[in-house]
Amino acid sequence: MAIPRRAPATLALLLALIPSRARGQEGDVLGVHDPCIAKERTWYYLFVSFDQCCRGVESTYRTFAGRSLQVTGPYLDRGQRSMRDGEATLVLKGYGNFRGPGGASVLLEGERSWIVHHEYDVLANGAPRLQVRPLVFAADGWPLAGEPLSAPPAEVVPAPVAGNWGHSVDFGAESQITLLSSGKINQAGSQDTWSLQGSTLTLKWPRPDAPGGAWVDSCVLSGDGRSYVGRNQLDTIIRGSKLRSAFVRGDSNGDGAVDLSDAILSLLVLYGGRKTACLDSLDANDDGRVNIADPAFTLLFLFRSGPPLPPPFPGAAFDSMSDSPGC
Ligand SMILES: [Ca+2]
Ligand SMILES: [Ca+2]
Repeated sequence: MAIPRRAPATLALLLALIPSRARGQEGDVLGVHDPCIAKERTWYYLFVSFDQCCRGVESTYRTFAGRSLQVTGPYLDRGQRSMRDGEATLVLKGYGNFRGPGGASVLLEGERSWIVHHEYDVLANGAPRLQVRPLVFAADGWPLAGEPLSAPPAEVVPAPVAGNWGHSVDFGAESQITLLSSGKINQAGSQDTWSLQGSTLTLKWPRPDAPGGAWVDSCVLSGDGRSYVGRNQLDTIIRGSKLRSAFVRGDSNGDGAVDLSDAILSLLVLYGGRKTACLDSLDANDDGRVNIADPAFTLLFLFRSGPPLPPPFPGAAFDSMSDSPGC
Protein backbone atom coordinates (compact mmCIF):
# COMPACT_ATOMS: atom_id res chain seq x y z
CA MET A 1 0.00 0.00 0.00
CA ALA A 2 1.37 3.42 -0.95
CA ILE A 3 2.14 5.73 1.95
CA PRO A 4 0.92 9.28 1.40
CA ARG A 5 3.54 11.99 1.78
CA ARG A 6 1.25 14.18 3.79
CA ALA A 7 -0.62 12.92 6.79
CA PRO A 8 -4.32 12.91 6.05
CA ALA A 9 -6.60 14.89 8.31
CA THR A 10 -7.76 11.74 10.10
CA LEU A 11 -4.19 10.77 10.96
CA ALA A 12 -3.45 14.26 12.22
CA LEU A 13 -6.54 14.01 14.41
CA LEU A 14 -5.46 10.68 15.86
CA LEU A 15 -1.97 12.01 16.58
CA ALA A 16 -3.55 14.89 18.48
CA LEU A 17 -5.64 12.46 20.50
CA ILE A 18 -2.94 10.02 21.54
CA PRO A 19 -1.88 10.56 25.15
CA SER A 20 1.71 11.62 25.68
CA ARG A 21 2.12 8.90 28.29
CA ALA A 22 0.17 5.89 29.43
CA ARG A 23 -0.42 4.25 32.74
CA GLY A 24 1.16 0.98 33.73
CA GLN A 25 3.09 -1.09 36.18
CA GLU A 26 6.74 -0.30 36.77
CA GLY A 27 8.87 -2.10 34.21
CA ASP A 28 6.14 -2.28 31.60
CA VAL A 29 6.77 -1.04 28.12
CA LEU A 30 3.73 1.15 28.07
CA GLY A 31 1.36 1.51 25.19
CA VAL A 32 -1.93 2.99 24.21
CA HIS A 33 -3.80 1.16 21.48
CA ASP A 34 -7.04 0.54 19.69
CA PRO A 35 -8.81 3.88 19.95
CA CYS A 36 -12.40 4.16 18.90
CA ILE A 37 -14.85 7.03 19.19
CA ALA A 38 -18.59 6.72 19.75
CA LYS A 39 -21.20 9.42 20.25
CA GLU A 40 -23.87 9.01 22.91
CA ARG A 41 -26.31 11.91 23.20
CA THR A 42 -24.18 15.07 23.27
CA TRP A 43 -20.86 13.45 24.19
CA TYR A 44 -18.14 11.89 22.09
CA TYR A 45 -16.47 9.04 23.98
CA LEU A 46 -12.92 7.97 23.18
CA PHE A 47 -12.18 4.38 24.22
CA VAL A 48 -8.56 3.23 24.37
CA SER A 49 -6.56 0.28 25.65
CA PHE A 50 -3.64 0.97 27.99
CA ASP A 51 -0.58 -1.17 28.63
CA GLN A 52 0.26 -4.58 27.20
CA CYS A 53 -1.82 -7.00 25.20
CA CYS A 54 -0.88 -10.27 23.55
CA ARG A 55 0.96 -11.83 26.49
CA GLY A 56 -1.71 -14.38 27.35
CA VAL A 57 -2.48 -14.35 31.07
CA GLU A 58 0.42 -11.91 31.62
CA SER A 59 -1.40 -9.26 29.56
CA THR A 60 -2.01 -6.04 31.45
CA TYR A 61 -4.39 -4.55 28.90
CA ARG A 62 -7.20 -2.45 30.37
CA THR A 63 -9.95 -0.44 28.72
CA PHE A 64 -10.36 3.24 29.53
CA ALA A 65 -12.50 6.10 28.25
CA GLY A 66 -12.63 9.87 28.17
CA ARG A 67 -15.20 12.18 26.67
CA SER A 68 -15.53 15.50 24.88
CA LEU A 69 -18.26 17.70 23.46
CA GLN A 70 -16.18 17.99 20.25
CA VAL A 71 -15.01 15.06 18.18
CA THR A 72 -11.62 16.74 18.00
CA GLY A 73 -11.31 16.85 21.79
CA PRO A 74 -9.92 17.64 24.27
CA TYR A 75 -11.01 14.33 25.82
CA LEU A 76 -11.19 14.45 29.63
CA ASP A 77 -11.64 11.74 32.23
CA ARG A 78 -14.30 11.73 34.95
CA GLY A 79 -12.08 14.02 37.06
CA GLN A 80 -11.75 16.58 34.22
CA ARG A 81 -8.15 15.54 33.55
CA SER A 82 -6.88 15.33 29.99
CA MET A 83 -6.26 12.05 28.21
CA ARG A 84 -3.28 13.77 26.58
CA ASP A 85 -1.69 13.68 30.04
CA GLY A 86 -2.29 9.92 30.24
CA GLU A 87 -5.43 10.27 32.33
CA ALA A 88 -8.61 8.31 31.60
CA THR A 89 -11.52 6.67 33.39
CA LEU A 90 -11.35 2.90 33.84
CA VAL A 91 -14.09 0.92 32.12
CA LEU A 92 -12.82 -2.65 32.28
CA LYS A 93 -9.84 -4.66 33.49
CA GLY A 94 -9.17 -8.36 34.04
CA TYR A 95 -10.99 -10.28 36.75
CA GLY A 96 -12.07 -13.85 37.47
CA ASN A 97 -10.73 -16.20 34.82
CA PHE A 98 -9.94 -13.50 32.25
CA ARG A 99 -6.99 -11.13 31.81
CA GLY A 100 -6.20 -8.14 29.67
CA PRO A 101 -9.56 -6.99 28.22
CA GLY A 102 -8.82 -4.49 25.44
CA GLY A 103 -9.00 -3.73 21.75
CA ALA A 104 -12.56 -2.61 22.29
CA SER A 105 -15.06 -1.49 19.71
CA VAL A 106 -18.43 -0.01 20.56
CA LEU A 107 -21.86 -0.34 18.95
CA LEU A 108 -24.57 2.10 19.97
CA GLU A 109 -28.06 1.11 18.83
CA GLY A 110 -30.62 3.31 20.49
CA GLU A 111 -31.74 1.93 23.83
CA ARG A 112 -29.01 -0.70 23.91
CA SER A 113 -25.27 -0.44 23.44
CA TRP A 114 -22.53 -3.03 23.28
CA ILE A 115 -18.79 -3.20 23.79
CA VAL A 116 -16.82 -5.99 22.09
CA HIS A 117 -13.24 -6.75 23.10
CA HIS A 118 -10.68 -9.51 23.35
CA GLU A 119 -9.08 -10.95 26.47
CA TYR A 120 -7.23 -14.06 27.65
CA ASP A 121 -8.69 -17.15 29.28
CA VAL A 122 -6.80 -18.33 32.39
CA LEU A 123 -8.54 -21.71 32.23
CA ALA A 124 -7.37 -22.29 28.63
CA ASN A 125 -3.67 -21.46 29.08
CA GLY A 126 -4.19 -17.85 28.08
CA ALA A 127 -6.05 -18.53 24.83
CA PRO A 128 -7.56 -15.33 23.37
CA ARG A 129 -11.31 -14.94 23.62
CA LEU A 130 -13.78 -12.45 22.24
CA GLN A 131 -16.50 -11.14 24.49
CA VAL A 132 -19.55 -8.97 23.96
CA ARG A 133 -20.84 -7.03 26.94
CA PRO A 134 -23.68 -4.56 27.42
CA LEU A 135 -22.29 -1.02 27.50
CA VAL A 136 -24.34 1.02 29.91
CA PHE A 137 -24.21 4.71 30.69
CA ALA A 138 -24.67 5.55 34.36
CA ALA A 139 -26.76 8.49 35.53
CA ASP A 140 -23.59 10.62 35.46
CA GLY A 141 -23.17 9.79 31.76
CA TRP A 142 -20.03 7.65 32.14
CA PRO A 143 -19.85 4.24 30.45
CA LEU A 144 -19.67 0.92 32.26
CA ALA A 145 -19.20 -2.60 30.90
CA GLY A 146 -21.71 -5.22 32.09
CA GLU A 147 -21.18 -8.95 32.36
CA PRO A 148 -20.30 -10.82 29.13
CA LEU A 149 -23.15 -12.26 27.10
CA SER A 150 -23.21 -16.05 26.95
CA ALA A 151 -26.35 -16.36 24.84
CA PRO A 152 -28.66 -14.08 22.90
CA PRO A 153 -30.64 -11.84 25.24
CA ALA A 154 -33.41 -14.04 26.59
CA GLU A 155 -37.10 -13.30 26.98
CA VAL A 156 -36.76 -13.31 30.73
CA VAL A 157 -38.60 -11.69 33.55
CA PRO A 158 -36.07 -9.61 35.51
CA ALA A 159 -35.00 -11.32 38.72
CA PRO A 160 -35.86 -9.49 41.97
CA VAL A 161 -33.00 -7.48 43.44
CA ALA A 162 -33.44 -8.93 46.93
CA GLY A 163 -31.26 -12.00 47.44
CA ASN A 164 -27.66 -13.10 47.65
CA TRP A 165 -25.03 -11.37 45.53
CA GLY A 166 -21.32 -11.73 44.84
CA HIS A 167 -20.06 -8.15 45.39
CA SER A 168 -16.71 -7.01 43.98
CA VAL A 169 -14.69 -3.82 44.46
CA ASP A 170 -12.11 -2.80 41.81
CA PHE A 171 -12.49 -6.15 39.99
CA GLY A 172 -11.29 -7.96 43.15
CA ALA A 173 -12.57 -11.21 44.64
CA GLU A 174 -16.30 -11.41 45.21
CA SER A 175 -17.67 -11.34 48.74
CA GLN A 176 -21.21 -12.49 49.42
CA ILE A 177 -23.75 -9.88 50.46
CA THR A 178 -27.49 -10.20 50.95
CA LEU A 179 -29.82 -7.45 49.80
CA LEU A 180 -32.86 -7.78 52.07
CA SER A 181 -36.28 -6.80 50.75
CA SER A 182 -36.42 -4.20 53.58
CA GLY A 183 -33.64 -2.22 51.88
CA LYS A 184 -31.01 -3.28 54.43
CA ILE A 185 -27.83 -5.11 53.50
CA ASN A 186 -26.97 -8.42 55.20
CA GLN A 187 -29.07 -8.04 58.37
CA ALA A 188 -32.20 -6.29 59.61
CA GLY A 189 -30.40 -3.90 61.98
CA SER A 190 -27.66 -2.95 59.55
CA GLN A 191 -26.74 0.66 58.74
CA ASP A 192 -25.80 -0.51 55.22
CA THR A 193 -28.68 0.02 52.81
CA TRP A 194 -29.66 -0.35 49.16
CA SER A 195 -32.25 1.37 47.01
CA LEU A 196 -33.43 1.05 43.43
CA GLN A 197 -34.71 3.89 41.25
CA GLY A 198 -35.37 2.83 37.69
CA SER A 199 -32.27 0.86 36.80
CA THR A 200 -30.03 2.77 39.23
CA LEU A 201 -29.07 0.60 42.19
CA THR A 202 -27.43 2.54 45.03
CA LEU A 203 -25.57 0.79 47.84
CA LYS A 204 -24.67 2.92 50.89
CA TRP A 205 -22.07 1.80 53.41
CA PRO A 206 -21.63 4.30 56.31
CA ARG A 207 -17.96 4.22 57.37
CA PRO A 208 -15.96 6.85 59.31
CA ASP A 209 -13.13 6.80 56.77
CA ALA A 210 -15.36 7.17 53.70
CA PRO A 211 -15.73 10.48 51.84
CA GLY A 212 -18.77 12.19 53.36
CA GLY A 213 -19.07 9.45 55.99
CA ALA A 214 -20.38 6.74 53.70
CA TRP A 215 -19.25 4.81 50.65
CA VAL A 216 -21.87 5.26 47.96
CA ASP A 217 -21.87 2.75 45.11
CA SER A 218 -23.96 4.13 42.26
CA CYS A 219 -24.63 1.18 39.97
CA VAL A 220 -26.67 0.24 36.92
CA LEU A 221 -28.76 -2.93 37.27
CA SER A 222 -28.75 -5.15 34.18
CA GLY A 223 -32.00 -5.74 32.31
CA ASP A 224 -32.24 -9.35 33.54
CA GLY A 225 -31.61 -8.29 37.15
CA ARG A 226 -28.65 -10.66 37.35
CA SER A 227 -25.77 -8.20 37.63
CA TYR A 228 -24.87 -4.60 38.46
CA VAL A 229 -21.89 -2.41 37.68
CA GLY A 230 -21.07 1.11 38.81
CA ARG A 231 -18.58 3.37 40.56
CA ASN A 232 -18.11 4.81 44.05
CA GLN A 233 -17.07 8.40 44.85
CA LEU A 234 -13.43 7.60 44.11
CA ASP A 235 -14.24 6.15 40.65
CA THR A 236 -13.52 2.60 41.84
CA ILE A 237 -15.56 0.16 39.79
CA ILE A 238 -18.14 -1.87 41.71
CA ARG A 239 -19.60 -5.11 40.32
CA GLY A 240 -22.18 -7.58 41.50
CA SER A 241 -23.54 -10.91 40.25
CA LYS A 242 -26.64 -12.63 41.60
CA LEU A 243 -25.71 -15.90 43.27
CA ARG A 244 -27.52 -19.02 42.20
CA SER A 245 -29.56 -21.35 44.37
CA ALA A 246 -30.51 -24.99 44.11
CA PHE A 247 -33.90 -25.57 42.45
CA VAL A 248 -36.15 -28.16 40.80
CA ARG A 249 -36.77 -27.50 37.10
CA GLY A 250 -40.42 -26.71 36.47
CA ASP A 251 -41.13 -26.11 40.18
CA SER A 252 -42.15 -22.49 39.70
CA ASN A 253 -43.64 -22.08 43.18
CA GLY A 254 -40.69 -23.73 44.92
CA ASP A 255 -42.65 -26.33 46.89
CA GLY A 256 -40.41 -29.18 45.74
CA ALA A 257 -42.86 -30.84 43.32
CA VAL A 258 -43.95 -30.15 39.74
CA ASP A 259 -47.69 -30.02 39.14
CA LEU A 260 -50.40 -27.96 37.43
CA SER A 261 -49.97 -25.06 39.88
CA ASP A 262 -46.42 -24.52 38.59
CA ALA A 263 -47.53 -24.17 34.96
CA ILE A 264 -50.22 -21.70 36.07
CA LEU A 265 -47.72 -19.66 38.08
CA SER A 266 -45.38 -19.56 35.06
CA LEU A 267 -48.20 -18.08 32.98
CA LEU A 268 -48.90 -15.51 35.69
CA VAL A 269 -45.22 -14.50 35.75
CA LEU A 270 -45.09 -14.25 31.97
CA TYR A 271 -48.37 -12.48 31.41
CA GLY A 272 -49.82 -11.43 34.78
CA GLY A 273 -47.05 -9.36 36.32
CA ARG A 274 -46.22 -11.86 39.08
CA LYS A 275 -42.63 -11.94 40.35
CA THR A 276 -40.44 -14.94 41.03
CA ALA A 277 -37.14 -15.39 42.81
CA CYS A 278 -36.00 -18.27 40.59
CA LEU A 279 -36.25 -17.93 36.83
CA ASP A 280 -34.29 -21.16 36.36
CA SER A 281 -37.18 -23.15 37.78
CA LEU A 282 -39.49 -21.60 35.16
CA ASP A 283 -37.22 -22.64 32.28
CA ALA A 284 -38.92 -26.04 32.05
CA ASN A 285 -37.39 -27.02 28.68
CA ASP A 286 -33.91 -25.76 29.69
CA ASP A 287 -33.26 -23.67 26.57
CA GLY A 288 -32.02 -20.68 28.57
CA ARG A 289 -35.21 -18.68 27.96
CA VAL A 290 -38.46 -18.30 29.82
CA ASN A 291 -41.44 -18.09 27.53
CA ILE A 292 -44.75 -19.77 26.65
CA ALA A 293 -42.92 -22.94 25.56
CA ASP A 294 -42.05 -23.66 29.21
CA PRO A 295 -45.49 -24.08 30.80
CA ALA A 296 -46.46 -25.93 27.59
CA PHE A 297 -43.53 -28.32 28.12
CA THR A 298 -44.59 -28.91 31.74
CA LEU A 299 -48.22 -29.55 30.76
CA LEU A 300 -47.18 -32.02 28.03
CA PHE A 301 -45.10 -33.89 30.60
CA LEU A 302 -47.86 -33.92 33.21
CA PHE A 303 -50.85 -34.76 31.01
CA ARG A 304 -49.68 -35.94 27.59
CA SER A 305 -46.77 -38.29 28.39
CA GLY A 306 -44.32 -35.71 27.13
CA PRO A 307 -40.58 -36.04 27.82
CA PRO A 308 -39.44 -35.55 31.41
CA LEU A 309 -38.07 -32.17 32.43
CA PRO A 310 -34.28 -31.89 32.06
CA PRO A 311 -32.16 -31.92 35.23
CA PRO A 312 -32.30 -30.71 37.91
CA PHE A 313 -35.45 -32.83 38.08
CA PRO A 314 -37.08 -34.36 40.06
CA GLY A 315 -34.50 -33.59 42.77
CA ALA A 316 -33.16 -30.08 43.50
CA ALA A 317 -29.66 -29.10 42.34
CA PHE A 318 -27.77 -26.23 40.73
CA ASP A 319 -27.94 -25.68 36.99
CA SER A 320 -24.35 -25.63 35.76
CA MET A 321 -25.32 -24.22 32.37
CA SER A 322 -24.03 -20.69 31.92
CA ASP A 323 -26.98 -19.81 29.68
CA SER A 324 -29.55 -20.39 32.37
CA PRO A 325 -31.59 -17.33 33.26
CA GLY A 326 -30.74 -17.53 36.93
CA CYS A 327 -32.02 -18.54 40.31
CA1 LIG B 1 -44.30 -26.76 42.57
CA1 LIG C 1 -37.40 -22.34 28.31
